[in-house]
Amino acid sequence: MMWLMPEIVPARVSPYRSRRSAVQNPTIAEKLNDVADLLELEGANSFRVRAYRNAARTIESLTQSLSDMVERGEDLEELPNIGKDLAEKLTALVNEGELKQLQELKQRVPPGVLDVLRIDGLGPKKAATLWKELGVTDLDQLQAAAESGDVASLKGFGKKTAEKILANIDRVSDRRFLRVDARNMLEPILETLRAADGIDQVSPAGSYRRRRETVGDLDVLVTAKESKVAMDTLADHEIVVETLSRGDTKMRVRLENDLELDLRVVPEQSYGAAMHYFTGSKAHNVRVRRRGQERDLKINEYGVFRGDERIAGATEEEVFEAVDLRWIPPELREDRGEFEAAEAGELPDLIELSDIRGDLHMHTTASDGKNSIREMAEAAKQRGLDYIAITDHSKRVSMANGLDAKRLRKHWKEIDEINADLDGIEVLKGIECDILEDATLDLDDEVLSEGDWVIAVLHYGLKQPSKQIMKRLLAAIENPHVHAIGHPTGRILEKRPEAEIDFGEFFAAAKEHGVLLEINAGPERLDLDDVRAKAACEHGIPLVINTDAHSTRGLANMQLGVDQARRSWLTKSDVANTRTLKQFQKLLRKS
Ligand code: DGT
Ligand code: CA
Ligand code: CA
Repeated sequence: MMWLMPEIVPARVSPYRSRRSAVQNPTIAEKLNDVADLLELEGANSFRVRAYRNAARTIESLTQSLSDMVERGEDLEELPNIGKDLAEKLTALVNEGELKQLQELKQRVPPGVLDVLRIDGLGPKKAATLWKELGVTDLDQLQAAAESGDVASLKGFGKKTAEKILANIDRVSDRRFLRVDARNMLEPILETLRAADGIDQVSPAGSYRRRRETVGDLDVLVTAKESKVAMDTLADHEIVVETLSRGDTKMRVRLENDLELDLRVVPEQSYGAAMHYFTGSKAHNVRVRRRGQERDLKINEYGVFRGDERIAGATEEEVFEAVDLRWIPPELREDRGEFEAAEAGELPDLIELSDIRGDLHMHTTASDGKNSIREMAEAAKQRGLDYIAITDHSKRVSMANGLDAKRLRKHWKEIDEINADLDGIEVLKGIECDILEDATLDLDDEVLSEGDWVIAVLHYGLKQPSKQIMKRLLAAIENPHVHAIGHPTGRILEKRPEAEIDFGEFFAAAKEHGVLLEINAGPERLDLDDVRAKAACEHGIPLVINTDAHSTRGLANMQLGVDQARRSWLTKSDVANTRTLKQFQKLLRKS
């Protein structure tokens, strides 16, 4: 019996890796499942369909990377559920990145049908019926058919099913996108809009401007002499695949990655009011409007009005001033105390990327990173950092070639040598040490005591009962050699829930033992989240923002960590790695 796929993904966290690196097991399994779904939809015989599903399950539970196996020339037919035919297809998939059969199937089936079959309660058989009987080939048509009663009257469906479908369609449209994916789509669009003749001001609004870790959709505001110019410019952009709606001042489009974007063209004198309104959050806006009412003012996206007279609206500052507030940074606009802080003159001076001097979590080729110690150090220096810590995986993470004590000592010796040879950057000897399921650490105290910097993390057994999770975290915190807890909850955004942490207990212990807590800037982690990082800070615990880079390019993720820190109300002095190396080391517990 094979063990379950460990819930580990650190190697995949950086978006910059995915394009170049090998196809990962979950992706392979997903493609196999897609083939099974589409075959079933076409009415293929159930034996064939099952063969693909079984193979997908094999890959999902594989403890090593299938791509690596292919690279090493291992015989895939040794694996359960993989015969000659599948072994060949998988080898081609690893080598070419695509499964030919899947591409062919996709050509025969309208793309929206895959969305339909993914709706909870449907699946391939029902999706096929909906397609053949009612001509339903996408979610909009499904919704219409469910609302009209057509679905309920289909054999094997009924009223309950139709209702469930409607509820679940809503859930699908609740899909959220990683900030990094939103940014990669939005930046080229902003650039094009800014460069276009006839467009004046351009700014993102909505959750993206508030720097939320995920966004539901993008919101962009522009001022322009003619709204047509702005809308045509957007419609023509190569990243835009479809115009969903277009009116006089508002347009909604769908982008390459299915993210949708609202563009609003607003008059110059309303720009600030519109920026404020469409930046949100809704909860924040409600409070601002109420403050307006208390002052006999009406506030909307067009301006601030006393009776019919517009008294403000061209800038956000004016809008805030009208309700006796100073300008509040977008990151804080969640009605989480920003009004009280503004009234008391206590809005935080939020940390900025340029405040960061060190990056204390990154990988090299010693475990699952792409670059050498020297390359990481040089790249960090290029980014203006003064110090870094190299923190490769410990041995438990065998998938990532984690280090045992012997290899770690050799690795650290190498770091010492390279450090001695480098100017302008200091390289600390670190380790990302797993906290095992039984609450012991993956490496013993003796070797840990020889390093400069130990981050303890949970990678496995994240679904353990809260009591055991806490036992593990507290044991790590109490270990005198541990300096920080990395990505504390272990969550993967939109994919994997958090481990169940009792944060009260966790923060109290970290504070008592002088252990720092990480904001991991990996785009899929951003862990601690904004609320917890703020709470940690309020407990007097220094935070450390780290990229967890697995390549030199991954060092760029620091911005995402700083974004999260800003949403957490953190100032420069709340974050340990804004200090000089000497001051930083003074913060660390003595072991
Ligand atoms: P998202 O897209 O789910 O990540 O979150 P937002 O905040 O970007 O929400 P979105 O795109 O629905 O709307 C953008 C902003 O527009 C929102 O933050 C506040 C404002 N807004 C939209 N609809 C309403 C509304 O019904 N009432 C109020 N007060 N504000 C709204
Ligand atoms: Ca939005
Ligand atoms: Ca929107």
